[in-house]
Amino acid sequence: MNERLERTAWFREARFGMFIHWGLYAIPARGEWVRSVEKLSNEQYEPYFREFRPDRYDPRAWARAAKAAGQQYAVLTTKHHDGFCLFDSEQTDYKATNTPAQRDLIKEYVEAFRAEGLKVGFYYSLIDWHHDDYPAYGDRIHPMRDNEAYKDRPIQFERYVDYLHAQVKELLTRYGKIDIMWFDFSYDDMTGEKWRATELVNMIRSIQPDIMIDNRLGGHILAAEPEPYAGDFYSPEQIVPPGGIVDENGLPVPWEACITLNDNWGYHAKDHAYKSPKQVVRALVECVSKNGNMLLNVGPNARGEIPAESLRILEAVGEWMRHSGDSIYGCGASSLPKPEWGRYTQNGNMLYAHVFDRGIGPIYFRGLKGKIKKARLLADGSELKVSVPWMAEQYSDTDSGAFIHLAGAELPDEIDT
Ligand code: FUL
Repeated sequence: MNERLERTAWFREARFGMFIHWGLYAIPARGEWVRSVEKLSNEQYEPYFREFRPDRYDPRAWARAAKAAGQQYAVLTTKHHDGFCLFDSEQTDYKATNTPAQRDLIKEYVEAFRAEGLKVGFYYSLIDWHHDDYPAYGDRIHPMRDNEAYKDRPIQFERYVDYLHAQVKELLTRYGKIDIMWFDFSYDDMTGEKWRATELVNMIRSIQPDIMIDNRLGGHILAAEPEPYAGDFYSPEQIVPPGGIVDENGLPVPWEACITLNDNWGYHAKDHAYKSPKQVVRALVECVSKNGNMLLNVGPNARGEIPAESLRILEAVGEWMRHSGDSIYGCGASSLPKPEWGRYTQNGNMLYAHVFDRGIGPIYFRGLKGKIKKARLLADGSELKVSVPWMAEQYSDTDSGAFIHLAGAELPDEIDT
């Protein structure tokens, strides 16, 4: 556990990252599962490989958008379930270098994000719908799951696992220091033993001792004797775990909620169900108030651009982060109970009160009578008046609270004061 806490120290400070789902599926623009959902054959999917021409791919622009949003790290799909590789792998021809893009897109990503001072992560799918030795017929999610032609196709699964190991080795030896390896995902009986996960993790750590690995290789971080491949952090998807995540001794375990901006990870031209900046900021606060991180997704389009709607949200979140980021970075849960009007985050003796509901009158802080030295509005540093209940009849004060006074009737910041 100590090693895990050391490895994840920067990550628990950073709190906020950018997830990027990008690949051939940006062309059909119906989400990254399109091959499976629509049961597309290799032949039906093939044109996207021949036509992948991201002429506006500028990872520096992505990195600047991430940084301006207040994000401190990023994770990009090096290969998603469709098997297409954005990097110049020697193990396959199914890679960006053989498309009209004609280059290693991962190399440019790593360089661009590093140049902006961001940490760099690789998403790598354990699942592969393109590899001939990956189980197809009868598999729960494979595009050819009920295609009779695949029924008696002989496969040598170990060849696929060798391929997977060799690709991970390429990813971790060619691009310098990588901060996160984000595997996705184990399911049914496709789990740790199948991926030879212990061997894989030993190889990874021999190359990059400090790298963080997620939990989707199939192990249990919380088990009394965790598998060697259990990983460094949990990766709850599309939810913020209600009670955070703690071990059997009640100690926090690192976790990161991955969350989409609309309802898809990969680019979807018709999905405009975007969350508001307010929802995003509050979700981030919710994560930090429970000792977690948030990995917020963007799905760049076929030309390589982050959709304008996503950029607008990131900008607004960044504006909030610029004045209130101190209540996120380096912060975690407070031991105080959740207040009625919002959330607490805390960094040492500094308590951050995220006020979501204005109510009438001053804001009541249960249990803090005599404990607040000073109160400041984080956004502009202006001093706020602190008082204690003055009418015992009305404020029975059995819980020894204090008041902090906000001017006016509205909240100074609609998103999160
Ligand atoms: C899931 C994948 O199947 C989705 O496509 C996405 O990558 C998400 C982060 O993980 O399990």
